[in-house]
Formats: sequence, C-alpha cells, structure tokens
Amino acid sequence: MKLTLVQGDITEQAVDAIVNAANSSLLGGGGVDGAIHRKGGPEILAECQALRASRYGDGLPAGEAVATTAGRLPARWVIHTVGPVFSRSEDRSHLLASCYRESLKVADALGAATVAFPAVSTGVYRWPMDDAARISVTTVLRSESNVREARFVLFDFAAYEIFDRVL
Ligand code: AR6
Repeated sequence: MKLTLVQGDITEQAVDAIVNAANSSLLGGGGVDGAIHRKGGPEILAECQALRASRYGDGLPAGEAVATTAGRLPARWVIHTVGPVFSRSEDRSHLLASCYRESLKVADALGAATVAFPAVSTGVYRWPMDDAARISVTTVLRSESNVREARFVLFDFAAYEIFDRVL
C-alpha cells in the first residue's frame, strides 16, 4: 500500500472513499463531519439515519466503521468511523488504531482502491496531533489490505508537518 500525505480539505479528494471522523449518533456534527454532510448533501444523512434504524440502534461504537454513499462529493463512498475522545487518565489508543483498521476493512469490502483519511480524533476530541500521527501512520502501514493508496489529508500545514515527520 502506498501512503501519501496532502494538506487540504478531505471533501475535495477524488478518491474511491473518504473517511469521516463521525460521532456515535452518525447524525452529523462539526469539523470534518459537518463539512462532509454540508457538501455531500442530504442523501448521506438519510443513509446514516437508515443505519441507525437498522444495524446501529444504540449508535456506532468508538473504533468501528460503516459506509454510506457520498452524495454530491467527488468520492464514491464515505466510511464513517468514530474516534475516541482523548483522555489523560485512560489509554484509548487501541480505539484510535481500530478506526483505521476497521475503515480499511470496510474499504476492502467495498472494493475501494484509494482511501483518504482525516486525522481522526485530533479536533473536537482533542487527541494530541503527534501521538495521533504516530498511531494512525503505524496502524495503516501494518494493515493487511487491498487498498492501493491510503492518503492522509491534513487540514493545516502544522498537522501536515507532524505527519510528514512521523512518516
Ligand atoms: N478536511 C480535512 N481535515 C479536516 C477538515 C476537512 N474539511 N475539517 C477539519 N479537519 P474533527 P474529531 C481536521 O473535530 O476530533 C464532530 O463534531 C481538524 O483540523 O472533525 O474526531 C463529530 O460529529 C482535525 O485535525 O473530528 C464528532 O462529534 C481533524 O480533522 C467530533 O467532531 C479531526 O477533527 C469528532 O471529533
């Protein structure tokens, strides 16, 4: 698998699947999640509501991933994953690693060859960027997957530089 880094907006990526840093409700929020629903249109939310009504009555647990189509976005699919909220008293790294592993499994099931990831949990969920970069890069590099390109899309240059150093 080729791992690439770009600075930019994940909603503009022309890849097979983009990953959403969602919350358990799957019903939208701020950050990446807000941008995806805003630009992708109501079709994505309707599919998320259907997932809540069928498979995920209690919400999507942290560390898991599920796909919808991507509405008006250039990508074909959105893979929604729920990162853990950062905690100083409890090590939740396994849940952050799981977001990347499970998203790649969903990508494989869809037949997606190119997948773009945001830095899950590093915004509203407050995970320190350098630690998140280390966990996400090592997890993706160690994953068995048919995905040809995993692209990390970092919103600002400071995050890009941290991922670049870790890589
Ligand atoms: N493209 C790429 N990266 C972005 C974009 C974008 N368009 N917008 C923000 N980022 P966050 P979380 C970066 O908060 O921490 C939502 O309300 C941002 O700078 O989107 O996992 C959900 O509904 C940061 O580095 O996700 C949940 O409630 C990273 O993406 C909660 O936030 C992740 O920030 C999830 O929090």
